[in-house]
Amino acid sequence: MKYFCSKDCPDLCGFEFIKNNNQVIFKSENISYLKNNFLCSKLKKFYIREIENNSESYFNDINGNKEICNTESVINKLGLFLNSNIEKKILYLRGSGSIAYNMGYWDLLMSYFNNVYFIEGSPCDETGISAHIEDFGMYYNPVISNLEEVEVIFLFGKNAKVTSPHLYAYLKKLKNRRKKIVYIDPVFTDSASLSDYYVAINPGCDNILCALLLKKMKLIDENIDENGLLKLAGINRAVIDALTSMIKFKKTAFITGYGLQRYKNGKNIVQWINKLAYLTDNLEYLYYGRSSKSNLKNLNIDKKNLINVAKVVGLLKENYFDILFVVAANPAITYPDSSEWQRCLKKIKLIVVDTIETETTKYADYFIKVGGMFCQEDIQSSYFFHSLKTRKKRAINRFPSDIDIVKDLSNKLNFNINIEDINELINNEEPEKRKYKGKELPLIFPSKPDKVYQLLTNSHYAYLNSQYLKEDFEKDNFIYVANQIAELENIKDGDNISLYNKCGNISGPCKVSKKLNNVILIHKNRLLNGKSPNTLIESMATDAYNGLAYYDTYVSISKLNSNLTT
Ligand SMILES: Nc1nc2c(c(=O)[nH]1)N[C@H]1C(S)=C(S)[C@@H](COP(=O)(O)OP(=O)(O)OC[C@H]3O[C@@H](n4cnc5c(=O)[nH]c(N)nc54)[C@H](O)[C@@H]3O)O[C@H]1N2
Ligand SMILES: Nc1nc2c(c(=O)[nH]1)N[C@H]1C(S)=C(S)[C@@H](COP(=O)(O)OP(=O)(O)OC[C@H]3O[C@@H](n4cnc5c(=O)[nH]c(N)nc54)[C@H](O)[C@@H]3O)O[C@H]1N2
Ligand code: SF4
Ligand SMILES: [Mo]
Repeated sequence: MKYFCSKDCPDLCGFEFIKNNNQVIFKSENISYLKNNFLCSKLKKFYIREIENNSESYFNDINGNKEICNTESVINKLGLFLNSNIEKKILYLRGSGSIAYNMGYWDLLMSYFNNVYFIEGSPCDETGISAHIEDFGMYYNPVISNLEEVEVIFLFGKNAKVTSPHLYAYLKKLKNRRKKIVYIDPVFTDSASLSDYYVAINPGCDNILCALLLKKMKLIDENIDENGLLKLAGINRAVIDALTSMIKFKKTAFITGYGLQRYKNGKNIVQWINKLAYLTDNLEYLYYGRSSKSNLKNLNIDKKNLINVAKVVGLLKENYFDILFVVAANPAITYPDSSEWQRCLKKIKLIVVDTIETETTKYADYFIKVGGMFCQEDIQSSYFFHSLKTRKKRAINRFPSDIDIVKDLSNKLNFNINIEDINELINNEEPEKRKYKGKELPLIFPSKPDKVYQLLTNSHYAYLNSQYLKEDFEKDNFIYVANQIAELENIKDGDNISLYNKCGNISGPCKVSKKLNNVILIHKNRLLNGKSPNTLIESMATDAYNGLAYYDTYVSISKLNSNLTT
């Protein structure tokens, strides 16, 4: 039986699996552009989380006592509850748990409620998508094998080794064929060691780098204060000279990561990368992303009452909604202002559909345990590699799939939702090539205040967003501090430190790192002394309005008394 991994990961691995007694073996599907097939270690963890965990559905009775029972009984209770609250204000939030096509039927189901509120934008890659739509009228990636044609590959904050291991393996193969790799990132990440040239840029400054490169190549004639810009971006003239000599007259690929768009000037940054690719005649080698529903029929959902993603938590705080309906998301950890989120989750009527109990389901009045991606027939298109994958249905545990629940609730609410056959969804139209529509583009600077330190919250290889196993908690659970900052603050490896700002505080052991360019790093979506780093992050929109500026976060440091063992 064929399956694919439908997590929010660009690799979209296809696999088969064999269950032998108590052992599960996963076998990777052939990957055409790589010599060796492999699967990342996360897949097995997803299996353990979704299939082998002991979570059971439950609802809270009228006295607020948790009553654990089978999913069917909880759905019956939920059906009664929703029927008698059908006109109430429902906020609906769907996350990245699985982003395969059929999960969209949740959106369809919710659109039948009169007073439902959908969320406009997302915590993920919306800012960069907006930049591409503004510049090209479309959101599209050329085929990955175009990389074979270039001489140089620029990775703008794309830590492929961690977030797209099959792209990394491909880059390694290309490097062996003498392609030059330039890696630009405020952090010397696991991917940086693959590069021939590393640029330790200041956060939020890739647009400045692009403008300086274009100016040097005489492709723009704006008057810019070059010295001022070099200082702001934290780079010197030699970097500009070296990079221009690498790009000039050579086919160059530009691969844009998602980290650099999580800023208040994130859309502007992506637009300058687009402009660099356009003016150097490299549009066929410009990569950002592509919809996971590409080549699939649109479900045409009427997403009514849109609420901006950055404003959601503020409205929850004001008790604007009566009910919160969460599907495949864990906002108690993954959304900014997580302490406020937790207070709001506690007080609102909360329905959560998930594969496992989480920091969010803890507050649920109705928790529906589903079988997850191993149990649901589905289809999805890769947003980096162009494959379209389908999975056959075979429920491998006793829990229903999301689609089973959608059908069940639809019947109970008389919504009559029709789930289409997967084979009817595919449309194989190839999109037209990009045409640059960019007009005047200002240069928007980052907004770092003085005397505070910037906090980045990057991905970690061992887990995806908040989908980890307990043992991953122990891995790299430090507050990483750049050595420049450690010197200024007189802190050493193993010191117990606290980071704080107006949103809150978080504490943990410090690790001083030479790999960070004047920033602090905590890996994203995990807990440090029981708190998510998102406690420190304000819910702020980017310049695209529909994305979140997670990395425009500034903190102060205080040293706590006890010195932990290293
Ligand atoms: N500080 C900081 N915060 C960030 C980021 C950052 O860089 N820095 N990154 C952001 C990004 S890019 C994203 S995409 C968001 C992600 O944030 P979320 O959307 O919350 O995503 P996840 O934590 O991946 O998964 C949410 C839940 O889905 C459940 N789940 C898994 N599979 C299924 C399924 O098949 N069905 C159902 N019903 N549930 C399932 C999982 O168990 C998990 O509890 O986090 C964002 N948060
Ligand atoms: N293992 C693993 N894989 C994942 C995920 C995961 O949580 N774990 N999450 C998945 C999801 S939902 C997403 S959206 C993607 C995210 O994919 P990526 O965008 O590749 O990952 P991030 O870790 O968010 O950020 C990438 C890099 O951007 C750098 N960066 C930050 N600010 C700047 C800047 O101003 N300029 C430059 N040049 N670089 C900067 C960071 O230091 C980091 O190394 O990965 C997906 N894959
Ligand atoms: S998380 Fe990414 S690399 Fe790992 S199995 Fe899933 S699609 Fe493949
Ligand atoms: Mo994401």
